[in-house]
Amino acid sequence: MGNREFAALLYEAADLMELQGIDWKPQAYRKAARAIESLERDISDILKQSGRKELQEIPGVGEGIASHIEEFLRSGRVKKFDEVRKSLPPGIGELLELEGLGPKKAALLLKKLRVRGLADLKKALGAGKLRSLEGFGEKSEENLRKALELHERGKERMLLGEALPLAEELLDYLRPHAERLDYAGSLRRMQETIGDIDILAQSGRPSGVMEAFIAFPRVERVLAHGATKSSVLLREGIQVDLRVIPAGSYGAALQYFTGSKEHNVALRAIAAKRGLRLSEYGLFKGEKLLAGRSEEEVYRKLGFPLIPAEMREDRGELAGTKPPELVELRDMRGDLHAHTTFSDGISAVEEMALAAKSKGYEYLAITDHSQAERIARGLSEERLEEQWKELSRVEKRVGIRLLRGAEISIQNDGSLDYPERVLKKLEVTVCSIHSGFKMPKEKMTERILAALDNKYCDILGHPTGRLLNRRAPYEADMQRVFEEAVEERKILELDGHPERLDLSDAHALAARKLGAKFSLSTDSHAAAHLGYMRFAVGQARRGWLTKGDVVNALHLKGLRKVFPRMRD
Ligand code: DGT
Ligand code: CA
Ligand code: CA
Ligand code: ZN
Repeated sequence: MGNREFAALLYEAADLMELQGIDWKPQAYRKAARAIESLERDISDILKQSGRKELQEIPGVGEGIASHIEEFLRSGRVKKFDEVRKSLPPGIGELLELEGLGPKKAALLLKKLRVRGLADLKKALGAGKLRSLEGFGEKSEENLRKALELHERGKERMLLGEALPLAEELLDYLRPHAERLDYAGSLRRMQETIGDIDILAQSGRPSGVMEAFIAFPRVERVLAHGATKSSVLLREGIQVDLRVIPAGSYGAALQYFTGSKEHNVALRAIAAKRGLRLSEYGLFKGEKLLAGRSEEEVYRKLGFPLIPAEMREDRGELAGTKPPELVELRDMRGDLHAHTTFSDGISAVEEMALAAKSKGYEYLAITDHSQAERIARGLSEERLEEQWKELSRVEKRVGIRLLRGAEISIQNDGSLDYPERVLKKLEVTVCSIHSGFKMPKEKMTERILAALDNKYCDILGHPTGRLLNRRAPYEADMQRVFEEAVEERKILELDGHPERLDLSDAHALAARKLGAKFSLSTDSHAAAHLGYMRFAVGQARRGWLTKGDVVNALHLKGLRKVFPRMRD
């Protein structure tokens, strides 16, 4: 425990120091933070088992940061960071969460307009004060206004990728106190963001579960503490509701609290038509209980198979036809989007290969950034060829097929960021937009269509460019993009990075209707990120994708038919 928390502290300290005008340190802090948050091992284990010297083996961690880690693990805080924080107005941290407002600009706002937090910023925006500042303008004023709106909406909902590990930790913690334990609600439906976490428990001693629950170490505040229902607010800023349910109605309660509300309303109407009544206590005919113990029983008595939680959105899953067999995590045979230390990843090729191998994958496409991405250390032709040598070496050593790939930036005119002589040697390409987001819709659509028409484009990477809670998708006619992809037999990516989930579930559903094929990927920048595949699969299931819709559910042999430049 502690990696995520400490990395968050480091990021925060880096921003605040940059705001104070301190130069090199923030970069070093961020580098260390990136390494720490994607470590496989807990920093507390490393310290306990191997000592401080071993901490300094983490990339970017020197003596200073190592001692901060020790202090943090001992006391839960770092005095030096506390001091930095105290030297600045308390609202500044929130300002920095806005997309497009870095520490340098925030420093300017503080100095010139005395903007000390979000409320001040809102006022300054309202009065049109920013446009006259150097380095700002009407355009950046407009962008900040949008970012502020997104932030205000986003604050209430947590990313699935953050909420799920928290819920799992809590469930592990509660397990000794309950016979049955499930998370329900939007989390079980794998919705991209989560309002609150709903947990159900069955227990012979409800008070024991409740006591344990409110004593969970991450609890910030107890909002309600009752005999069968309690609510807490976690330090991470999300509410958790826990309900204890008797065995006889556990299935009905799980069905009810999984939702969605829309699905429940529709299902209840179907029950009513048959003269039955469905509630969180069970399915009833008059006073007689027909089903309640298991969800399966509830659905069966209403004439349905067990409908996967991810489909319960009233999008046609209750129409009566047999639901599709949704793709599952264990169907996945490889990952087609991963970065390494050659560009902006933090794990070496071999670490990535080993991690993929341990997932039971047959293949992994190494897709580092193309040459134009200077900040992400995109690869020149020469570096790319060096990488291929490394891929051959590691491939043999680890015993997993490593595809020569690249994540190639789609330039403003729709062309790809490598010359043809390079493109034709790549076995698979993920083509993505990384700049020029603000084009008019028509132009952006043409740009993407042009990329799809390129015979060396295989996969359209994170197709809408959105960042959840932070950046809206770029304007583009996605329906046309999907049609073109189908026509040109190009693959659409469903990027499972928790901040992206791009395509969204709704887009996946729409594209599937047109007959599109998908790559479920992780966009890993560290070996541990390969685990994001479950989020890609979750969104895919919400988009009704089956194994047959997903190219990286194919074995190597089948994959060769999809990507014609793949070697044997
Ligand atoms: P969230 O928390 O906003 O991410 O979304 P949910 O779906 O987890 O919603 P939440 O926590 O308000 O309620 C959990 C489930 O309880 C919800 O998915 C369905 C059920 N539920 C809540 N309120 C109602 C309601 O008014 N009618 C019906 N039929 N079901 C409800
Ligand atoms: Ca909920
Ligand atoms: Ca709830
Ligand atoms: Zn990428």
